[in-house]
Amino acid sequence: MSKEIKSVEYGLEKIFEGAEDFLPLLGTDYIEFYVGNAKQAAHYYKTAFGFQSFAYRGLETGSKDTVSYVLKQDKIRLVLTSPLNSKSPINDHIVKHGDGVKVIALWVEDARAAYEETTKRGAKSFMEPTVDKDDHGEVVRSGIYTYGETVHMFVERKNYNGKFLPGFKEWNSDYNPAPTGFKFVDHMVGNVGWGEMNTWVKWYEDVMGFVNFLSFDDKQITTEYSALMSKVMCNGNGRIKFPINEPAKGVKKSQIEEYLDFYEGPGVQHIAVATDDIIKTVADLRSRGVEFLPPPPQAYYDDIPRRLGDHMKIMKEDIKELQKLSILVDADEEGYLLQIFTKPVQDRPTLFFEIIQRMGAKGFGAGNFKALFESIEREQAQRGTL
Ligand code: TYF
Ligand code: FE
Repeated sequence: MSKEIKSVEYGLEKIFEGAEDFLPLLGTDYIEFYVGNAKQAAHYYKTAFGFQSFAYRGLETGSKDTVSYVLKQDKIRLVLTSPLNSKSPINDHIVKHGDGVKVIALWVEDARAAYEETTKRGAKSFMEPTVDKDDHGEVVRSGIYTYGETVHMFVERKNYNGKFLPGFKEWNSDYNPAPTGFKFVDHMVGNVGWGEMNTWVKWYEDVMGFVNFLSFDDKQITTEYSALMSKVMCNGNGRIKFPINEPAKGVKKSQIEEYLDFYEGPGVQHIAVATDDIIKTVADLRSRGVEFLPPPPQAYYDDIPRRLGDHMKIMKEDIKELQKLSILVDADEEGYLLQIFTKPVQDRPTLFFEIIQRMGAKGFGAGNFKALFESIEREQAQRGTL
């Protein structure tokens, strides 16, 4: 009874036809994780994923309560933060959620205006506009809550030429594993509770001025597989894409429900990073010990020429090569894409990474959902959570 998943609605016109963008976003500024042991997490992201040492704040720089390691790979900056004593509220976050994404920081021209425009449209405040200064100038930041305890920070750095943020020192390490080809954040996905997807779709529309760019309903993601619904929200210039998932009732326990149980609420489910050579990136990641979801069956690879149709003519990659690394392929009207998903990167089955290479395609791999969700279900079965 497997149903072909293909129809997707493109809403791009809406993005460009629009009135003025009240929240111009220049890009993703950084992603901050709250973790139990930032020192070890930093080592993992350097060794396994090829991030580079970039900046540091901790006891040595006069930060008594928290420590943060900043890592960089091309345009992506990760901040790994841990509490240094029991007083820090970061402890409560870690006790409840485990390691996870706390902040999705967005780069803006004007952090005061971003705060004003979003809070007047109903955003709940996390941090009022705050100015931090050092010898390199000043950074203005403000923050609002999105789903769960997750936060969007607005970062204005036009009057700053330091490395990262005031309070951080440059971090030069003798241990510098090579990068793995990560370029930028393609999208970041949030999981929200039953019946809450449309609330958050409306929140991104009303509060952030985003548009609903693509939708996948539970008929496309059929009840045979982990049932879920997903809507992709996108900002005015198309640089920021935030799909929102909610669990749907299916025969089996939805992977989204499993996430919500273990994260104890809504939060960031996956971070998709773009590469322009996924074969090289994935081979490298595998050799460094990164674990990916189990491979789809032989029939998946046998079916690629039929699924890709005309796109086969432009496809540069060898299907055998893709199969060796368990990379998935999908196509839409505009081109094809290659993608693969890691296993969760902590013991709770919560956050994972996606590696994606877009060859013209603007979708999210809907044609791979069946194979992907079956791989996830095999993992869920081993965890006894299906
Ligand atoms: O971001 C996406 O929509 C794709 C597919 O639990 C996907 O990466 C959707 C839901 C999910 C895992 C991946
Ligand atoms: Fe994704």
